[in-house]
Amino acid sequence: MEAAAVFASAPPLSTRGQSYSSFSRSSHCFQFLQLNPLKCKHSRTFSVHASASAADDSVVTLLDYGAGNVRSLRNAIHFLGCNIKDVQTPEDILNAKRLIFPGVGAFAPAMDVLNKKGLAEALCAYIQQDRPFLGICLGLQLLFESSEENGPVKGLGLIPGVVGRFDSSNGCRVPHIGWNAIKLTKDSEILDDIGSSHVYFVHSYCAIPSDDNKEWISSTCNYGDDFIASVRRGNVHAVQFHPEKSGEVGLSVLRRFLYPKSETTKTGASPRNATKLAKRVIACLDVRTNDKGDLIVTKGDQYDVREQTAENEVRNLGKPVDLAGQYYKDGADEVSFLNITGFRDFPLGDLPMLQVLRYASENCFVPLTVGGGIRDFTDGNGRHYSSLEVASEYFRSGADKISIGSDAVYAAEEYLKTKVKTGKSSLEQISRVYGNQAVVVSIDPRRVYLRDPNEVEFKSIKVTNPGPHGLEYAWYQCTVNGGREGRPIGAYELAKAVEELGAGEILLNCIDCDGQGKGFDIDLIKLISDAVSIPVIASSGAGAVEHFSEVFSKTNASAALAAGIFHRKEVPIQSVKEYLLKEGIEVRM
Ligand code: 1PR
Repeated sequence: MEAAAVFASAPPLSTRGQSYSSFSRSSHCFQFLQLNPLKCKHSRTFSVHASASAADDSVVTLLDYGAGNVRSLRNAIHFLGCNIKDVQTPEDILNAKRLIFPGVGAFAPAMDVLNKKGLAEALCAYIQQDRPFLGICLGLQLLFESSEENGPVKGLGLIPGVVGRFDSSNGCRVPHIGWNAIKLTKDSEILDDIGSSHVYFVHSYCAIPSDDNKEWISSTCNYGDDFIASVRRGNVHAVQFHPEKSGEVGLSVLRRFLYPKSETTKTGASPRNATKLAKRVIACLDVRTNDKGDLIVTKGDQYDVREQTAENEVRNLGKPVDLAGQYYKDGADEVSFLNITGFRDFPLGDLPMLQVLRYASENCFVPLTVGGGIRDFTDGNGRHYSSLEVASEYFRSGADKISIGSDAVYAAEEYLKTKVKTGKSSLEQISRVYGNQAVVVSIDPRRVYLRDPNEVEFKSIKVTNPGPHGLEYAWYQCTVNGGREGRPIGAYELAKAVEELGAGEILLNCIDCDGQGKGFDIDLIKLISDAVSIPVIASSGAGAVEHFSEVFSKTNASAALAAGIFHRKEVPIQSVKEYLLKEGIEVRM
């Protein structure tokens, strides 16, 4: 029997709290198999010699197999007062007192690394011993039998079921990115504070509830169909959402896992049925160096960030780390940093920007997106940096998603010309390694009015408000280098091309509306959000709470981003959300 050899070393669930080092293999083998008819695909026998009791309570063991960014989780663990011991060998898993497994990247490479390093067997043994475990995102999916992601690919096989891709044919945008409430189905202890709060998900694959795995399920979520939001069995927990990115409520999940015996009181919030994906409100920080050399948050007026004064200085709206922290506290669902001169400065040379990201990510427990200058680059010494290296440095410094502007335009132009995916564009390379949910394409289009829609080869539309001389049609021309150069490609063509190349989300700006406070360009946002099946973030022009409800009720935008209205403290983020809620639009409060 395949499972027997593995489980031979495992104590039964009823031995919880017992010292594992004193556990006798032979005496409990039969009893364990009877109590736990679970299967694990890995057959090597492990001798358990964990000295967990000697471990320091404030140390949590982290299984980071190096596939992506787990800095956010590290930050959250440190924020909660714990130290981290990284897993280097299978023994580190067996010796862990408390183990967190933040699965990152794709299923197949993750299983590959776990198998090659012998970590899969150790993980199975550890979980079978019912020792404190928290899997996150892919760390939940890997517990299942297999995944359809580039597969079928075998998983750890501890929970019955197959991980499949969300079905975008029913109108749901994939990846599932954003905040959802979950439906608790059994007492999970670590989820005790969640109640009706939303938590942050970002994934394209999920596990489906079934009769075979129902004993494991502690909560579900709905996105088109019901899927498993969390599992719990004894001391073994796993969540599909990201607690480290779910604000205060997410921190409470981690806190309850890290300090199970502490006097954490229940918030008393009553659970509710799973709801629709909330519309996100995003605060954006356009960052650059001013003429004195300080890194500041600025804000353009149709992308012109200089004051109309004799000095013509760069408009200064505050310090990036302070503002990011403030927006996190104010309830922003995400914070975006755009390094707006990144197209001309090499971002890896822009150490203050990386430093900003590092500091901001220590205290902001919602997703952070960073853009600007992501492209291949050769420095003065002839050293070549790939866009993947640039992005990796952003991820290492605390970004959860990166945003590509100019380079995505060139990649899309090339792709539309040749119809060949070379796999070499920044978009393709980064999404292959970090997953498409981590790659945003920022589009900077400018409205170009037309007399006749057939004047151009690009998608044009009849606009709601005619332009100069009553011109009724327009196309949206993409630009690069911060709006300085128009390119021969429309926003519609670009959006469709980058979706095919691997973008997971689109940040849709509009130069005409930027900084005007007169509302979003509804025509443009409707055009693009109807054209693609990935989430679209509406940007540029917010000046009042009504503009947010307008963009969500008239278009399929998943999120709305604003800058000036928040920087100038004209409208607090909470007022925007309260208004949306009053209008019947689901938001995270
Ligand atoms: O081309 O990959 O280096 O990326 C550069 C990035 O910097 C792009 O995402 C581009 O949008 C951004 N960028 C470049 N120049 C400017 C500029 O303003 N001069 N900012 C700039 C773009 C647009 C929005 C803005 C909204 C909301 N900022 O993000 O925050 O329009 O503003 P509002 O609410 O005040 O209207 P690459």
